[in-house]
Amino acid sequence: RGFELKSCRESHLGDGLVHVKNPHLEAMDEDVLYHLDLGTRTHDLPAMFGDVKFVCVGDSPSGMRPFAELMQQELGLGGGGGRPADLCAGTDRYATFRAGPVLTVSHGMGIPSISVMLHELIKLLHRAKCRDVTIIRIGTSGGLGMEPGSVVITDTAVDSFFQARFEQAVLDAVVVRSTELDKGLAEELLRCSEELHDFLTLIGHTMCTYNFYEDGALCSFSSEKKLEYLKRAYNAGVRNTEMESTAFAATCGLCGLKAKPHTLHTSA
Ligand code: R2B
Repeated sequence: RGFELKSCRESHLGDGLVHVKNPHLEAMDEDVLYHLDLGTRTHDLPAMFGDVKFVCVGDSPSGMRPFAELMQQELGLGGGGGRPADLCAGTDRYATFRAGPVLTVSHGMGIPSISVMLHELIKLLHRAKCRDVTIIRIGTSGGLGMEPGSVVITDTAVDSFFQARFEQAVLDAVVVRSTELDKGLAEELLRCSEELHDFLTLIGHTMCTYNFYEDGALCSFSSEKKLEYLKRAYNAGVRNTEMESTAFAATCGLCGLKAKPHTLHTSA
């Protein structure tokens, strides 16, 4: 298994703020970010999070704490000693750590889990009046046609049909959302990787699946059929597979985070 980075950078309606697309939010007396154990009445969100510039999300809490520690070291913030505290310790749904301007949040496995976290995280960034935020998912993935341990920087998240789209049931309708990511940021991350020589880093499409297994307790295809499908995926530009990328790209893109410029809801 390799590693992947996929990223959205906030695009600006001129002010750099995170813009949620929910007309009912401002009328709420209190916004409880239930799964993060935070809320607008119980916490001073601008004071706690207003200076966040980077959000790095990844699947497991135990994987994200060492990442936050690494950020502390890299940013020279280790002086106080000790491990970064989980800011959402009142819940065991997700774990959240701070290292200076870098906020780290775990999201669990799969689209439903990351979707719950992203709704609350994006509302948090909005309520905290954060500006010019870049959000990056860092996580494990299955590589296609490359060395284990390679890093894929996702340019486009695709579904099982190699299409840049995310289908979401909203009430009783299926809404299709774009999953383009910030190409400029992908190039920038690739340039950063030129300083690192221990592993291969490349830009490619990431295919998002609804399950880790299609060959676990159930399997309805032959090895030949699987290989033929994976070759088609490779030829369509897919370089790795994981379980969250389409929801990540679509949700961040719709909430004022730079995605596909001509998407209806995007403010690029
Ligand atoms: C990669 O690894 C996890 C499954 O083992 C899942 O979160 C993903 O996308």
